[in-house]
Amino acid sequence: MAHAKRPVAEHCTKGTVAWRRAAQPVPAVTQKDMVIVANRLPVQEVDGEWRTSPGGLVSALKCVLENRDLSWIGWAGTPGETIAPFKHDQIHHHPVSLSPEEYEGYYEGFANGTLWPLYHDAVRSPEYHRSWWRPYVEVNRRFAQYAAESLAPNGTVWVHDYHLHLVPQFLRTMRPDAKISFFLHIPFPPEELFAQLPWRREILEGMLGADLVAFQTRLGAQNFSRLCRRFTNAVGQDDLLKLGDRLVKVDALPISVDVDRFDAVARNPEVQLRAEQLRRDLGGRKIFLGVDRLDYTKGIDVRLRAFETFLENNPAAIDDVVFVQVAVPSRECVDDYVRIRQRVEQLVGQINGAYGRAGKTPIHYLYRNLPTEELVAYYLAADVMLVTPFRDGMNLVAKEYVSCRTHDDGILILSEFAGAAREMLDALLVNPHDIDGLAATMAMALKLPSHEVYERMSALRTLLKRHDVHRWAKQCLEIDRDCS
Ligand code: ADQ
Repeated sequence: MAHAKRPVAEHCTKGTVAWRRAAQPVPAVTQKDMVIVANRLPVQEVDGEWRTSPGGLVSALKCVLENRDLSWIGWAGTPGETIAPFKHDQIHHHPVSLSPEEYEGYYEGFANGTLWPLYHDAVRSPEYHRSWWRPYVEVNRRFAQYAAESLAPNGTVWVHDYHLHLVPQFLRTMRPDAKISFFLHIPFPPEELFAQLPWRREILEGMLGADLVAFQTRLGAQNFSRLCRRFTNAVGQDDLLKLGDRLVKVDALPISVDVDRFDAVARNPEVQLRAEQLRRDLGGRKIFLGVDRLDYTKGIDVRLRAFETFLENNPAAIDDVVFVQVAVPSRECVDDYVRIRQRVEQLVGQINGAYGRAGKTPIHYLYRNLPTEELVAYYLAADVMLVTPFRDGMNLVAKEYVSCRTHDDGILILSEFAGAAREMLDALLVNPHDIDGLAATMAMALKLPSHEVYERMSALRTLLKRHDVHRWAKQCLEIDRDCS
């Protein structure tokens, strides 16, 4: 059905009119052996057609989902809209409706105003509002209800992320036969931070409804188990908790990327030609690259200041080096996100104004989504990839860059505070808060002997080939009913 155009980026309620489509007759729900529950559906509507969404969870799961008969429960992206279930790309999609008030309380409020900053080391102050908590509970109950209706007897439900902490417990009550796996994509904070949360016990009990609760890092898993022993009736070890007569497995299962897919795109001659063209367009200079969702946790502003310091220390480098920052629009109506965008754009202007010369712009800044081929062309063109979040659950960009470096060249500078740093020890690890240290590492990266560049990158590629997204998904779905 054709209808009005909508932006590809996340929908906002502020400044736009949320339009309501008449509810369509809901076809009988076909029950599936596997149901995925995530905040967003893996598709978005562009010019009246459903298209697979770019980015994070969807790109990670794409290869895992192919050829599987499953249902996906998620929100379609516009508050106040009701959409009937539909099939796209072999997946049965069950859109969950959110009213504008629920969108503000559950999504903008509790998920992104409370949990997101709290779980990212409180780099912005988390806010605690009862008026956000209530819709969070109600929306979680609704997601669980949809999952309960869509699941075949003894089927598996895979619940994703911090928006849906309470779904496993609701679902356990509605469907005791369900096998439930929960995966948290973002960091799980230490006791002293999580203990601030007024609803800490409820969140932990919600997750404990799963058979398997998995985190990006061992530290996240340990934090969770310790908190459960402190604030709930669960007892046991860091990797296996007992709650009443049920056992809950707790594990660290770092997410990865589809290494073969990125490798194949990187070997595509057209993509390689595009990478060469980008290098020419950028004056044949050495390329530093940053690719991030425009989020205040990603450290883009401090990274730019480190580049400024690098130029201050190496004024002649303007002839030899260029910085490309690609930023995907994100949560564009939330104040903190408006501010970080302004800050980044102001810094780009300031540094280009101070250090640029005719034909030599130090920073090229792109604020948009790129198709995979174009993104890979940038990965191929870049000599040095900078991934410097203040805190990140994993960071797929680091793994995508490595997957694309088919000649075992290129240097990854990686924040110690990204989950990826726990595995990718052959990257140049940095403290993203240390501007001078980061600037010095940028200078060092350009001087690294080629044999060391090769050794580091080939070690990273060997690691990734062993730990790709297929292995991650398989582990997330290995639920041993005998132990629960
Ligand atoms: P994010 O923080 O959203 O997700 P991240 O790991 O940083 O995800 O990956 C971002 C994704 O967006 C990558 O797949 C990248 O290719 C894509 N992307 C970035 N810029 C783009 C652009 N301009 N155009 C198109 N695509 C672009 C959360 C957690 C992470 C965790 C992931 C997965 O915060 O820590 O790694 O989930 O678990």
